[in-house]
Amino acid sequence: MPELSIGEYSLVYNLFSFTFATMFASFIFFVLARMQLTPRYRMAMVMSAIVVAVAGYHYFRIFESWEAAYVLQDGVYVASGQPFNDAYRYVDWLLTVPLLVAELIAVMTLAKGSGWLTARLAGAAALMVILGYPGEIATDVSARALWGFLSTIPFVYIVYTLWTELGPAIERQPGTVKVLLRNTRLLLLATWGFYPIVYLLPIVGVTGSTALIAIQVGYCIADVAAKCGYGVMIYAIARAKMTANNESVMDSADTALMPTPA
Ligand SMILES: *C/C=C(C)/C=C/C=C(C)/C=C/C1=C(C)CCCC1(C)C
Repeated sequence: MPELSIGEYSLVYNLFSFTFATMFASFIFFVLARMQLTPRYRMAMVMSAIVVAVAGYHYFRIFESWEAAYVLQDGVYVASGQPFNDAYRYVDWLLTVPLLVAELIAVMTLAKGSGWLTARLAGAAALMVILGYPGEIATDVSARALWGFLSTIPFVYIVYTLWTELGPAIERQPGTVKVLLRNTRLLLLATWGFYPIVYLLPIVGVTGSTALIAIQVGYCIADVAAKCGYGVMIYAIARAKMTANNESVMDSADTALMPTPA
């Protein structure tokens, strides 16, 4: 673990705290937002809630590990000897990344064939994470590059499938829903694309404290956008679909409270 200034250490410390709080707040939002949706869209919100709950737990553990890995000595943070456990991220991704693609398909409520599509995309997402891990822990740059390359194959497959197979189904959706779905797909590409870039840093020679800080800051920002921001977009899509289809969540209890027309 490289030596860090107080500012560098605190930046990461505060960002872990912020990310944890955002995951926690998003969990509450998704649980409550679920009730504003008709039953067929609720599964997508349940998945969003699970994603941020799993990520929130892992951020809590990463945060603890960060605190334990450093001690303040003469105005600088030095390694305490306890390792900083970053493997939590990969366990987190293994669980959350397949769910994120499944969410997008669930909210589209496709008539048929969505099970197989979900299985292929979720499988590819899991494979991508599994193949990336050996490179993440490898000490030499060439092993990192090789596993990174292998992991990129399922990544490209996911992007390709989202544009070719899901594309026509998106184009068939009503106006606002279509625009929201296109934007959500772009958000997915932009945020997911961030992870391999962060992964590349040591390969292109960024090392020491700069690499450590950049990787942690990069992953935190990407996680908030890819999990919380993305989940809110999924909610917006469900609401737009309800409006387009004239669906409402009003149940019999609400109807009973409505004034009877004279
Ligand atoms: C919430 C967490 C998310 C959305 C994580 C996404 C992670 C990736 C898209 C990771 C991709 C990688 C590659 C495409 C190659 C290098 C290794 C990875 C695992 C960083």
